[in-house]
Amino acid sequence: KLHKKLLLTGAAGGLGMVLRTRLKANCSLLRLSDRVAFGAAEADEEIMLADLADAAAVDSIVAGVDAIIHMGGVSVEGPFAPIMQANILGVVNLYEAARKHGVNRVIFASSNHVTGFYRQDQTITADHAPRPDGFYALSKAFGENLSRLYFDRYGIETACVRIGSSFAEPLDRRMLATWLSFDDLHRLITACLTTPVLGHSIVFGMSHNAVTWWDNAKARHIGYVPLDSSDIFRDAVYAKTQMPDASDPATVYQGGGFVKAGPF
Ligand code: 15L
Repeated sequence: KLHKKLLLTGAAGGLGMVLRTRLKANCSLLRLSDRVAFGAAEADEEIMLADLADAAAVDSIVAGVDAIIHMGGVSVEGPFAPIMQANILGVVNLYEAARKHGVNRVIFASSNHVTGFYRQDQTITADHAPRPDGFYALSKAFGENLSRLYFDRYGIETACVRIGSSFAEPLDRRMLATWLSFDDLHRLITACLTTPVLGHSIVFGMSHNAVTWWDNAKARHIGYVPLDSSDIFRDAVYAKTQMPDASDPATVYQGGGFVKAGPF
């Protein structure tokens, strides 16, 4: 196994639980963290709780790990104050701890909402400027920029994974474009952990979907090859959903419903 000890934040969240079982293949010991208690450690695991806004707590969970998979924080649009605590202050605390403890690789769960205000008839690359679709998206753009600073200044490598929609199955027509299977999510994170030179990279977290708005040509060095596709769900999703209203911003823009969430 390439890594001795990995830290997974947000371990009690939706994708944290998906990764908890899968990441054991990547390391000898998986350190799981979340804000509140979520049960007992199993074999080859340890659990350390931390509120991301608490710098001292974050420092202690980062100490002694080889790399970090940062899934923790607020994962949807909402009022700014909790997003600021967990996603903005939290990511500062995480990278300060990484710098102090010499952790030199981070997989940062960013979001497709960083570019949520591009239209669904546009194909974008990692070089397109951010167009965040809300406070949550802004916090993820902040994390991407912060990790860029920590790479330029301290050489800490980060993959900003702009996760699309990672659910067991695509839930609506939009997700036929944005879907990332759980196994592809793990493949992508494994590629980010194992590629020799990661640098500071932005990669769209998507499966091999026929309809897509994102081009991962700038992330070829990561070596991520998706093996799943939303296409097998297309007929079923069309059958159970209405024809979308083409004048609705949630239909026009890549961010879907997030582009009109709030104000809070
Ligand atoms: C996200 O960033 C959210 O965390 C997730 O709950 C999904 O809604 C996803 O985006 C999406 O765009 O489908």
